[in-house]
Amino acid sequence: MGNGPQVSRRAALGMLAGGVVVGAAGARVGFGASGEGDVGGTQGDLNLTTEEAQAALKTYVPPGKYDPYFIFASGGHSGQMGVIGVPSMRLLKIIPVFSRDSWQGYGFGTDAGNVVLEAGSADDKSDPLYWGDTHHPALSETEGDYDGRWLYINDRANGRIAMIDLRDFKTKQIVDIPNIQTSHGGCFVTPNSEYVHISSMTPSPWTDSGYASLDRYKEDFRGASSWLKIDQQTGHLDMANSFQIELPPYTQDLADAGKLTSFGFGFINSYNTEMATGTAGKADGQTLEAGSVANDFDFLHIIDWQKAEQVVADGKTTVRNGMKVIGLQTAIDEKLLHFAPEPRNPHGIDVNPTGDYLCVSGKLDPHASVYDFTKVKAAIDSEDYQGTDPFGVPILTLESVLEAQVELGQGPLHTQFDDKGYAYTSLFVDTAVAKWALGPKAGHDGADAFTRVETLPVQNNIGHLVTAEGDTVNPNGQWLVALNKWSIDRFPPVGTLHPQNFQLVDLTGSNMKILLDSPIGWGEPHYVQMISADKLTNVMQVYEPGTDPATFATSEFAIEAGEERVERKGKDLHVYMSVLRSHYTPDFIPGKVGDKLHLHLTNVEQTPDATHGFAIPQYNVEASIDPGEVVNIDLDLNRAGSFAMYCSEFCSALHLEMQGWLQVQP
Ligand code: K7E
Ligand code: CUA
Repeated sequence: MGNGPQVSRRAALGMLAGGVVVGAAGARVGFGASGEGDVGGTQGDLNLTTEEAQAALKTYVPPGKYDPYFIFASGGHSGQMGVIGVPSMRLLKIIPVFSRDSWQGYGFGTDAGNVVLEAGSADDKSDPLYWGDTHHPALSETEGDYDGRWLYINDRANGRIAMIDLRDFKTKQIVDIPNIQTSHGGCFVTPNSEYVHISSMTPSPWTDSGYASLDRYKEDFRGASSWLKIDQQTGHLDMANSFQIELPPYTQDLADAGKLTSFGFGFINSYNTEMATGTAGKADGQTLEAGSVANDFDFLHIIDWQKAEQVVADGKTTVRNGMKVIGLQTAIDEKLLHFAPEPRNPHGIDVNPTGDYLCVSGKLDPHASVYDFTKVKAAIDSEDYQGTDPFGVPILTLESVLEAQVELGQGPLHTQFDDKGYAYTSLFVDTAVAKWALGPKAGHDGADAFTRVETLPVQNNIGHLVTAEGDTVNPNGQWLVALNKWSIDRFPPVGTLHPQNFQLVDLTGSNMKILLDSPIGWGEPHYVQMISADKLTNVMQVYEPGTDPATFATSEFAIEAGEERVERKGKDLHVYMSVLRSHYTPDFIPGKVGDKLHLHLTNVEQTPDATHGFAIPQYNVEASIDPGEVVNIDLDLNRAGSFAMYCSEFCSALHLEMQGWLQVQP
């Protein structure tokens, strides 16, 4: 139990009587005489301390009421995303992104998933990729604030990016980014959703074959910073108007967008500027781990994307694998790429809400290094360089741009911000959150500027953390969630693979306070973003009749009730089927071996939640057809048999009767 005093039911009554708790929306909730007995009784039965009872009330969202915040959580190598309510921490939804999901019929024979997944695999791959490693979600923004329209997330494993529309919470587009093989934390959206950025993590060979000897790492391997243009109508990635900047073969890691003061710039951390390649098969070779920590400093990449846009407009690009590329020498000549030294092997780079401070987490160094963007800009303008890297990229003079080093603790990784000029940095090794004050440009001058004010232990081994709207120009302050990698003894044992632990932290009191442990048992979240629920104003409950979710337009295959039909054109068998509680019309598909079945399913219902499924045994086909939706299934009928297709979603009292026959004659 907790560390506070255990209180009897009677004592609890006295302590809680007349007490007030700040509710989720900031309203004050009092305990009237009528409620006292119940609250006290429950508290006593559960053997809660008063502190625990108060924590429970702060996270409680009564039946039928909604959470004021949504978290969009990456799911790591599950390839999915989770949608979680705050403060209840209830899981609202899993969004399949890079991985198949049978509940939503994603990747199981339907155009809804298959087309997206297949388009998201580069042409030269023999098989579509059916998994990814989601790491860094990025919500669309308007004037630096989340606007609730679109969501992007990268695939750490395969260097891809996905776009999710927040009207229906479905993945609309996956793009396999040319010229990069992997990506890590380089995913962010610029303040007006001009671009979503994705950078390479491990560099890859820029050779024709895609292979290069590791002896030629410096010559042949390259990284890339990709600026993907966002179509302002659809949120889709407009690759024709996107560009890349060639980077040296360092490992480009976390990244963030400049905002307000630093608008127009992007920042990427790097490590392995030593260009270590591991043992490379040599008996006396050293591991990449050993080779990549030799230098005292790595390089913070500072990219002027507005200048880069101009360079692209001026045609100073080459095309590589269909992508416009600004060559490294051009980037140097045009002064759109600069480096600043940063203590070795850093992790996160996070820009504070005013855009003045660039906070770099040490990982191996117990400090956050804070760069002042105004000084960075002045150093760029005056060419205040301390040298160049081996590729000729100018390195800004450290003393000219570094504003402060704040001692935080062991293993600083990622930083988030509140509305009062404080920063919160995760400490992986110390397994804690450090709260620290930013400087004068964030309202802290005098003695408290750039000092740590509090450390909160978390359980255990925190990776990322998130504050409410903490990536925007207007953070909300109220909540913080610690995204812990290990849960060890926090939950009952459920086998050898343990859930991660999201811990909800209340930031409204004089001290940070953990309110709730929340097991994450469906993937390993890396980064998440937290958006105010009232920003999600465009969420649909049903589609307009006959909608193709890919475009939100009326599908050319949509039908109304009464228009159902079967059309045979040689071996092509087109079936236009309506779906309605509790039958398919037609409920019989007259196929023959060798036919190509084109099944067009329209859910003709308009009742919210009246979703139907469509499953064909033995054929690996499963669809979810939401009200108003059109789902297309293309299937080679290559095996004879009588297949009992059925509705896989319990939709009505006669759901089990919602069946039919796919007949495939020998
Ligand atoms: Cu630190 Cu992929 Cu953002 Cu994981 S990364 S924790
Ligand atoms: Cu339709 Cu079950």
